[in-house]
Amino acid sequence: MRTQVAIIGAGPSGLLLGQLLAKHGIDNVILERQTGEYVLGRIRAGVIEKGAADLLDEAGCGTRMHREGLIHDGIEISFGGARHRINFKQLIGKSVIVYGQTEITRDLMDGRSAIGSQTIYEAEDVSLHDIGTDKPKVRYSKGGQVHEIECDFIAGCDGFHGVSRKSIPTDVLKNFERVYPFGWLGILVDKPPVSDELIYANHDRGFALCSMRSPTRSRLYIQCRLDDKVEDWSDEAFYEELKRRLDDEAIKRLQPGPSIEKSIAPLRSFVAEPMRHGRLFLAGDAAHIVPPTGAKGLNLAASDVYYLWQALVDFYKKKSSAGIDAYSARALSRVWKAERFSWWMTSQLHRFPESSGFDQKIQRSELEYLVSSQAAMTALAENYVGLPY
Ligand code: RFL
Ligand code: PHB
Repeated sequence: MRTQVAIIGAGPSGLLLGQLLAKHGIDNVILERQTGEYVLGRIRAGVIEKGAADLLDEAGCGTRMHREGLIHDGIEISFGGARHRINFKQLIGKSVIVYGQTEITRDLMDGRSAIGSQTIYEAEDVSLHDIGTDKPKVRYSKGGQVHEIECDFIAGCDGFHGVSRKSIPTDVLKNFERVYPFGWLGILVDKPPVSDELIYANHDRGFALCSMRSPTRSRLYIQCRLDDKVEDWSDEAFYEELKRRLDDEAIKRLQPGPSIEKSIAPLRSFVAEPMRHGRLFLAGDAAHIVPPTGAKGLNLAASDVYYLWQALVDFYKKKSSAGIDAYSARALSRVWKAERFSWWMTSQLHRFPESSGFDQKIQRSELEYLVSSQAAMTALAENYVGLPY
């Protein structure tokens, strides 16, 4: 088989890139290790920046997001028993959309089916070849048979554990990493949200987040130990711990219910440089990971896809390699700013096991400064709604 761009991974990065390329007449095939149902079963991101929403529109897949997504003009930061609103709309005139990654993925999958582009699910043993030449190839097996795709470019959109990043020689790639000494235990529950906006809570016992997916579905998180097991957290124990970390008003409005999903995610900051090697381009979690505190992972995947899509359109339509040559530097410049913001949000809101009394006093004073300073709140708002592409 031959295609112009072989895309590895049918997560949001791969599907969005595929859709944008196809809309501009660039042929592409997506190879995904899992089934479509499996991909849709992963509960992940919930907050969409305007830039990512605009790209979804550009891909022709934004209709349901505009109908069902919730527009949030701010967030609330809770500490010392009180909540403080950061009003994005007032500070910088912008908002975010709360709409689940699962729904975005579904909309992109539907869009792809509608235009008839090919996705090969359950592709096993995907391997990348000749990426240093202008005739790269991808091999995979399916149903016991080995297949090969010849292409012009490969887009590695296969997440943190994928094969693409690993195909770049180790002497070329430089990894930057910070692993945090805690995780997030999250549940999904069919009960109305605790508040109209997201509550990010800093508490002596650890961080908590009250988020949502719709007016009737909540997504709730608490900071947990790295060695905690999901099975050891009953729903009752989860709600008890969450309540300890929230303010009185939030506790009153919290409606516990049976969890419909429960999982633990470790927290990590990671960047691999460069994001291009020969004809292989990395995008999204394949190249970088942020801790979820700033809600940036999916949004960074979208900005990578934006730069890559533009670069490939320039290559095919204007015969210019300038975009593909600049891709890694352009993407990384935005990636590092989001890494910084996510690290900062994580540092301000979590309880670090090794933190001293001094560290805790500094953390509290930083939060007090934040909610009392127009300049500090504006800086948070600007980063949270998303820096320009
Ligand atoms: P994905 O979503 O991991 O998709 C990669 C796909 O590649 C497939 N794959 C392979 N296919 C073929 N061959 C192989 N060898 C393969 N290896 C892997 C996988 O099966 C998968 O389908 O990466 P992508 O597309 O780059 O998307 C990134 C986002 O999923 C991620 O950044 C966000 O979910 C992060 N994130 C959040 N981001 C936000 O912007 N806002 C949020 O509010 C937010 N909350 C979160 C999050 C991530 C979380 N977890 C669990 C990590 C909350 C959590 C709890
Ligand atoms: C979510 O709703 O899953 C969510 C929201 C905000 C975050 C992280 C996760 O910062």
